[in-house]
Amino acid sequence: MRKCLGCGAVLQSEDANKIGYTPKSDAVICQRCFRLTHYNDAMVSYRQGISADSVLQEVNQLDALICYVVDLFDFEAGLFSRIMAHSRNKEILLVGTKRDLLPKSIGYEKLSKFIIHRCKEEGIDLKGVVIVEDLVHHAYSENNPSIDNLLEAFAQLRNGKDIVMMGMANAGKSTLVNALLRQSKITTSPHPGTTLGLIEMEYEDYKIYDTPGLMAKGSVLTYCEDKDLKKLIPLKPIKPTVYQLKGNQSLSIGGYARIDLWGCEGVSATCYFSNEMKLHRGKCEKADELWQNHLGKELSPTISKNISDLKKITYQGNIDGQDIVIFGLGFVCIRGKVDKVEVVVDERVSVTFRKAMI
Ligand SMILES: Nc1nc2c(ncn2[C@@H]2O[C@H](COP(=O)(O)OP(=O)(O)OP(=O)(O)O)[C@@H](O)[C@H]2O)c(=O)[nH]1
Ligand SMILES: [Mg+2]
Repeated sequence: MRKCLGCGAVLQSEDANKIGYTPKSDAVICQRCFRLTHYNDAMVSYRQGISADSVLQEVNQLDALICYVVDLFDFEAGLFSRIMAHSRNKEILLVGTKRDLLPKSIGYEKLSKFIIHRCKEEGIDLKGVVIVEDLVHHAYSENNPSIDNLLEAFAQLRNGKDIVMMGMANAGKSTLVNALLRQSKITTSPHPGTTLGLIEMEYEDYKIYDTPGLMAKGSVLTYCEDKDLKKLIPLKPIKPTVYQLKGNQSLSIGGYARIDLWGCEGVSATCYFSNEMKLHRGKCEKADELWQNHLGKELSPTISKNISDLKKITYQGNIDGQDIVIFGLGFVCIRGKVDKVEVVVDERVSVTFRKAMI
């Protein structure tokens, strides 16, 4: 049984439509990895195809410290995953990635405090937290001391065990393993579901395993069309959009979500979404009608076919200094007084309110 060095799928030459296919008998990577690396063409999407159970079962058999990789921009979707539930009572080192997408003004200390606090709130006990700096432009340790910090954390925490990278699809696990090993053998791509099997790598006297990422049930990324992934997943630092709001104001994020803020007094709403995402501001009173008439047209992209696919979440607590987080999409930080917040999203998508990250 030979495995593809790029994605970990078992290589086969029988079925071109199944994972691990290569027409060549001596190939070391599958056709999909070849195409992803050379043409950024994912051919087929495996977003829905990876069984969480089989990944977790395989990881269970390893004697390894779990290095839980979370995309800092999509932190909540990463946190509320089945892996986290599975990993309770296990030793976890949390690694925050894609730091460069967030504003530079939020320092290391503040970010790590935020992570520890948020995990504590969810009953997740961490052995440590490491935030890695931009791995796309600074993949090697001369330019990226955070890679050395992570290796140091491994040395302190692993107690003779191996290391296994786990996390949601697209969190940046494979990019991280490549950076740690100063190589680019493992296939990485902006398509969630790139790694398809367990990949074992030797590092000094221990092993580092890469695993297929899982899809968050409540995330827009799980349900969106492939062509819209480019708009949804930020690749460049996010330029926040700030709105000063008075009265009843509604913000639409493409056709994915709508946030109605009723009774705003001196409110600023700072929106952190991919720079490609179209934001629309209007009046709450007209928002339902706008969505009835324009969902899927001016209000796009979307994952909802009809208005009846949407749910409305109401929040009447104190929203001052809180983020409204929409899984897989981004978040809005509210400062000021708002009487009532209503969030309209597809019924499959999760929304959470948290103390502001930034
Ligand atoms: N901006 C930015 N992008 C990153 C960083 N690290 C990884 N990425 C990008 O995130 C995307 C996903 O990276 P991968 O390493 O393939 O993610 P993964 O967790 O292995 O994904 P799966 O194999 O699908 O589970 C790629 O487009 C990477 O270039 C980072 O530090 N900053
Ligand atoms: Mg991967």
